[in-house]
Amino acid sequence: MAAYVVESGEDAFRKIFKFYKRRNPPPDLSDVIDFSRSAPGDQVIPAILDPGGVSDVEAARVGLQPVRDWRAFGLQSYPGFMFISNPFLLGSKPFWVRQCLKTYPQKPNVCNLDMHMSPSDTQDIWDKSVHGLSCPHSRKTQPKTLLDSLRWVTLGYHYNWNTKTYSANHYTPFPADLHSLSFQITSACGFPGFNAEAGILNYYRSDSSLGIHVDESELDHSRPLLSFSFGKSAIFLLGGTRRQDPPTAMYMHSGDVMVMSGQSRLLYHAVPRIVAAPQGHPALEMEGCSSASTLHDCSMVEPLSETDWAVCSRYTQSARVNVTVRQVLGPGQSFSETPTSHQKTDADQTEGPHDQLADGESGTRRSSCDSDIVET
Ligand SMILES: O=C(O)CCC(=O)C(=O)O
Repeated sequence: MAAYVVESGEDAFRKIFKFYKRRNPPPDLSDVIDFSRSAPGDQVIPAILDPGGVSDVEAARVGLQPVRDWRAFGLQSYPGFMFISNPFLLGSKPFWVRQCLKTYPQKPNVCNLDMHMSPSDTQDIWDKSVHGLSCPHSRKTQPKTLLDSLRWVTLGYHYNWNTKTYSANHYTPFPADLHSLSFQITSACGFPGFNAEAGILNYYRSDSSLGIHVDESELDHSRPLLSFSFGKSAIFLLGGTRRQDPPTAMYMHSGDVMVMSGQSRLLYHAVPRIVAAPQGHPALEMEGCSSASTLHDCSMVEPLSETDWAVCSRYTQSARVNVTVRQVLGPGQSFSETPTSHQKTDADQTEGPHDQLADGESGTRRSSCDSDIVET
């Protein structure tokens, strides 16, 4: 049993966030739901998928198992929330990790390093980092690579961290492969026609956390929000519509996919802690670069070169990458219709993000252009 008592009316989310973020003594994690091990029960319920919405060939093309084999769950009291426990085919995760580390940080996409470095310096983050990351010896004594300093990348409609808005004039094409992956998953979850228009990649180190927030800057909230995780595991907190609502804690392991839709689309959530992948979870290195793969010839998921695979495997042993994919506009909608949009964060509370940061206990959503993720 986790040791915290929440009084009615207090900011229960913050209290539980601090509990899971605490370093000393480390928190009791026995109440954290682990969908990779759980069977439907009181809290965890089976999720209804539409296996007819995605053929096996379409699923395999983006590196997914047939939908009938997915282990998909919902949570009692969270209508619209779905958790799919690693639906990826063996051998396809390394491809998606490589896209997150090598391809998506490339121009014209935007990353945190662009805020204080010139475009030529942030042009080839992967190429400039690969030597340092693939060197098996003494990583601690080597200077940090650009990839080590990467904290976020935005895709499609580039999220503006300061105004907390998207805009028509800051858009670059959304990656076609991630669009397809998102389309197939949302189709299987009962949302045909999902149009991935914006993405945020968060790069977490072992001591990073992501503050309490609601993603509400998208103009159409009837479309789901998708989240993919790779690398180390995380504790994810899903709360209610108010900060007084105590959140539910769950693990997100490598390959897990989360869908927030309907009444769960606009709930407070946060990541207080990154944790080691549990025993028995195949690490990326076990998936190999091509030999262990079950990839089909028609797949857009290509095998990795030895070097790419070595770098991805090494990176994900000590870090986590999360990708959230959003449809910003509803059918026929345009930006001019809604003048202001806004993301609810810790900064919206009476207690500002800097007060919380000062005690080193709570993270804050990105309020500056540098990083959303807080490292302790
Ligand atoms: O890293 C995660 O699992 C959550 C990411 C998130 O909440 C966001 O980018 O809005």
